[in-house]
Formats: sequence, structure tokens, C-alpha cells
Amino acid sequence: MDTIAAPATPPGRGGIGIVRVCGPRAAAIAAALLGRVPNPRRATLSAFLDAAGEPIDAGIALFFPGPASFTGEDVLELHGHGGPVVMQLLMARVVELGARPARPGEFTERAFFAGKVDLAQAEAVADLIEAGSAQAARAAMRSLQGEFSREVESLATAVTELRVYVEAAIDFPDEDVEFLGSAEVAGRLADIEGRFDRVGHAAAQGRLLRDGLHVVIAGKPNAGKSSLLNRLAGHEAAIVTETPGTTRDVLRERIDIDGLPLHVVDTAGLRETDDVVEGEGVRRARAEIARADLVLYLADATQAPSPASLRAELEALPAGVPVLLAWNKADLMEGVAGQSYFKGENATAASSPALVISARTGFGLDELRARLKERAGYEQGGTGAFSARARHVEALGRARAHFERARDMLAARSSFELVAEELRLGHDALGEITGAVSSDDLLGRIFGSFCIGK
Ligand SMILES: Nc1nc2c(ncn2[C@@H]2O[C@H](COP(=O)(O)OP(=O)(O)O)[C@@H](O)[C@H]2O)c(=O)[nH]1
Ligand SMILES: [Mg+2]
Repeated sequence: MDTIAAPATPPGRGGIGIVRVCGPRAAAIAAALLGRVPNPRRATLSAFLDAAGEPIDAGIALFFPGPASFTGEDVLELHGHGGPVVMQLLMARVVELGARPARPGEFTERAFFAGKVDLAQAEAVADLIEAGSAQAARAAMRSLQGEFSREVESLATAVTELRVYVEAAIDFPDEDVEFLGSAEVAGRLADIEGRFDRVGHAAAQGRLLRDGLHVVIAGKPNAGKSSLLNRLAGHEAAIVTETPGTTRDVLRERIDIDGLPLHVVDTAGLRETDDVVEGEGVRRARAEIARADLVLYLADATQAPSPASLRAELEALPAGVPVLLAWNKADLMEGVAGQSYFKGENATAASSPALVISARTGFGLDELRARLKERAGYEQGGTGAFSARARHVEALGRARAHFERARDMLAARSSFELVAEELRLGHDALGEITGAVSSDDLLGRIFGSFCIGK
């Protein structure tokens, strides 16, 4: 194991800048740089000396001997003054003394390999640092403290115990009929299913808090899409004019609704056009729509299209993308929400009851926000969401699929060998979440996405 070093504070100027050193040479580096190794875990005021014995800076040094440190190895922290030149000089000095600059995420990677944190916890470190809202930070903290990992592990244990039963049935085939019918096994199956539901739900919430929802505002030219984006963003992000076809580029804004991060995309109005630039805008709009989590389809209430033409507009959207329909320009219509026009045939599934808003006055926007949260399945202040990533949700889904196949095989009295194999695969999928089962490739991708010094 070599010794690594990196600034632990962000680049720039600040009151304090920290260089962290980790590895077998940390104590020797401390001795050369400070003149002595600080007492373990004691803040020690010291000069930081260069090779000639001249001070580079003076500050606080902290020494955490392994194995009771974050990474499990000896760690030295140098708290100097937070200026880029001081940090550079300190880094150069510790490298001169035998450390090498750390790769992104390398400290946390070492903590993982030392068994100090599992993979889900290591990811939670990065998620906490990158949290975009208080809710996301709380969820990351829950994962970091191991709540998510404990749930996954207890699920894995339950699957293992079921495996033991099935393996026993393989070894003692004469008793299989009684084994299958036993209330014990039925109880275990139901228990595991309930756990999958709970963990899957909490992880999906956590993923939502971390990654947010990609909402694309679509509709005909002049429906008020750009006006709505500006309203939601609270500033004039997009150009709004009376001229249809004003928006040509795809515009993105990050908006927060009660902690739910929304990535809202404004697009060119959908229509046939001979204008080359606008045509490219429409092409891009369609590409955005195809990969949206939700399309917010804006219709101009003053234009009141026929039910058939509105249906045709909605059906022209790519199949499978969820759509929320909103009628805009309510301010130009009297008592618009109560109008029979929005009931009956026009009350499409894309918005029932009709969602009527005004991008100009802000009318109906609270309702719009509520519907967006509802469509995302977001539970505000939802209890016990842990920060989770798409990777976790996907692995949970795979584990669940294997488990369900095993359950159905048991019901159909398939061969126990096949059942055992499904359970084993499900168990492995769960292990990917905490890193009990992992590939170098996966680890490289995860830790490589960290910031340097973490
Ligand atoms: N009265 C009224 N006018 C609106 C509303 N929303 C947009 N407009 C107007 O409709 C026109 C087109 O708006 P814009 O946001 O550019 O539509 P887009 O083409 O869908 O992006 C502009 O003149 C806006 O001022 C609304 O809620 N009420
Ligand atoms: Mg526009």
C-alpha cells in the first residue's frame, strides 16, 4: 500500500485549507514536516516545514493512527491557511516526502477495502457531499449511517435462510412434500416479499431525491411553455414572445419542489415547419420527449381544440412516456376551471380532473406542483428514504425478479436445484448493493466519480 495525499477542502481561498495524507508513510511525513508525530487525535499547533526547515505555513496537525481511522490506515491531516499557493506548496512537500497525489475517491475506496464502510455507505459519502436539498442530505446521512445497508443485509439474510431450507430439501428428498406445504416456508416467502416492498419503496424515494425527475414541457407553439418554465424557475430563463416558433434550443432549469429536484426542459413547439433552425429545434424537442420521465403537455385554453385533435396531439407523443396535460392561459378565460369544456370528452387520462393554469398570473401552479409530485410518486418528508442510486434500484429489482421466480417454482413444485439457483442469483444481486459481490469495473466507476480528496 502506498501513501496518498490530496487537498480535502475545495480549491480557492478560505480560512482553512486541509491536506490529507493516508498510508504507511504518514507518520514519517509528520515527523519530517512537523518535527514530530502529533499525539493521536490531538489538535497540535505546529509549523509546516519545507526541506530547508523553513516554515511553509503554520496550522493544526492531526494524526489518526490506523486501524481506528476513516480509512483504517495512518492518516495525517494538515490544517493550514486556505490559499491555492499554500495548498500547492504543502502538497509538493508531502509528495517530496514520499506520498503521491490521490485519485478521485481513493480515500473512501481505501475505507471500503478496509471494511470501514460498505459500498452503499461509500456512495452515500459522495451523495451527502453532492446533496441538492436538505431532504437529499438527510437521506444520504441515513444511508451513510448504514440504514440502507442493514435493510439490504437483513433481506439477504432472509433469502439465505430460505436457501438453507431449499438446500435441505435437496439433500433430504423424501421429506419434500411436507417441506413445501409447511406454513413455515409460506411465512418466509411472505416476509421476504414484504421486505422487498419496503426496501424497494424507500430506495425509489431516495433515488428520486438524488436524481430527480426529468420533466419536458411540450406542446404547440405559443402554448406558453417558455412562460411556464420562467414562472417555475422564478427568473427569465427563456425568451418569450408573441411570435410562434421563438424557442428553438432546448433549455434546462433545475427546480426544487419541496426537496424533489426537477430537471425541467423547455422545448420548441411541435409543428411542421420549413424553417431549418426551427425544424432542428422540433427534432430536439422530440428527442427530449422520448427520454423524459414525464411530459408536461401544455395546451392553450383559449384555442380550445376539438377533442379529436387534442387526442391526436397526445397520441403523436412517443408511446410509453407518461403525460400530464395542463391548460394554460386561464387568466384569459372566465371561470375556466369550471367550464364544461374540460369535462366529458376532453377530460383525458393525461389530466383528470383537468389541470388549468396561468403561466402569466401563477394561477393553478400550486396544483401543478402537487400533481408533479404525485406523478413522481414523491412523498414529501417521506419517512425513512435512504439515498439510493439507479444502480441500487436496478439491483433490487433484479433480486426481486429472481426471488419471485423461485417462489413461483416452489409453488409449481419445480426442481429444488432450479429454485436454489434462483435464490442464489437473487442473493448475489443484493450483494452488489453493499459490495459483498462486486467487480473491479463497478468499483472503478463508483469511486472514479468522487471528488478528489474524498
Ligand atoms: N394571457 C396569457 N398569456 C400567456 C400565458 N402564457 C404565455 N402567454 C403568452 O403567450 C405567448 C407565447 O408564450 P411562450 O411562453 O413564448 O410560448 P411557447 O411558444 O409555448 O414557449 C406570449 O405572448 C406569452 O406572453 C398565460 O398564462 N396567460
Ligand atoms: Mg417557447
